[in-house]
Amino acid sequence: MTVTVTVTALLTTAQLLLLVTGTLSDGSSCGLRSSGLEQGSNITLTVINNMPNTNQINLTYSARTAFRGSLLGAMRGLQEADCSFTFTTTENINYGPYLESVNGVVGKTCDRTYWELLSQHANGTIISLDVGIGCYIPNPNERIILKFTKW
Ligand code: B12
Repeated sequence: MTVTVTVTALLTTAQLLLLVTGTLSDGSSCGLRSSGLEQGSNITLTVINNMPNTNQINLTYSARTAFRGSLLGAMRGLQEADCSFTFTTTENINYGPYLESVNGVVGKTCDRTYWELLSQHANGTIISLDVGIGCYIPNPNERIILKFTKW
């Protein structure tokens, strides 16, 4: 009776040790890598005002995203760090934050203007983002273009 209980207790302890060791050594099971936490990355933000008679020069900023962080997060970080970059958003019930203004220039439905979100690939190709700033997750070193234009 005493022997059975002791063996059971020993097995349970051994199983527990295996379980704990296995869990701790296999960081991938909880999303961690053995090298530690993943780092964020830099992106480039270029602000272009495409409207005639605005005389506005293109401005380029460097921003930082959290690991797999959103474009919105990178823009908020930039706005906090650099007072020459400002933006505002409005909240859409279905699609989240809509980029309303950049550096004081406001998109207006009445004159059909808006801030278009673009991405320029390394080969120069420019594509239009298919989601808004709250959903888009930039790739490391990606160039994002915020372009004031008409629809
Ligand atoms: C018309 C339209 C626009 C017009 C809106 C003009 C206006 N004021 O009427 C313009 C050209 C401005 C526009 C812009 C963009 N759009 Co748009 N747009 C549409 C479209 C074709 C119809 C929307 C509509 O009129 N619905 C009917 C009305 C009655 O409903 P509503 O809720 O009031 O509509 C408003 C919202 O849809 C809002 N809106 C439009 N696009 C977007 C995008 C985002 C991210 C947000 C938050 C709000 C928003 O504007 C509408 C008018 O106020 C939809 C596709 C569809 N078939 O629904 C795409 C759609 C909503 N747009 C989309 C996208 C991606 C964009 C852009 C990000 C594109 C870009 N690369 O720049 C930009 C927004 C950039 C920014 N500044 O944040 C996506 C959103 C997907 C997502 N999950 O985020 C959709 C679904 C198209 C797609 N790719 O599948 N868009």
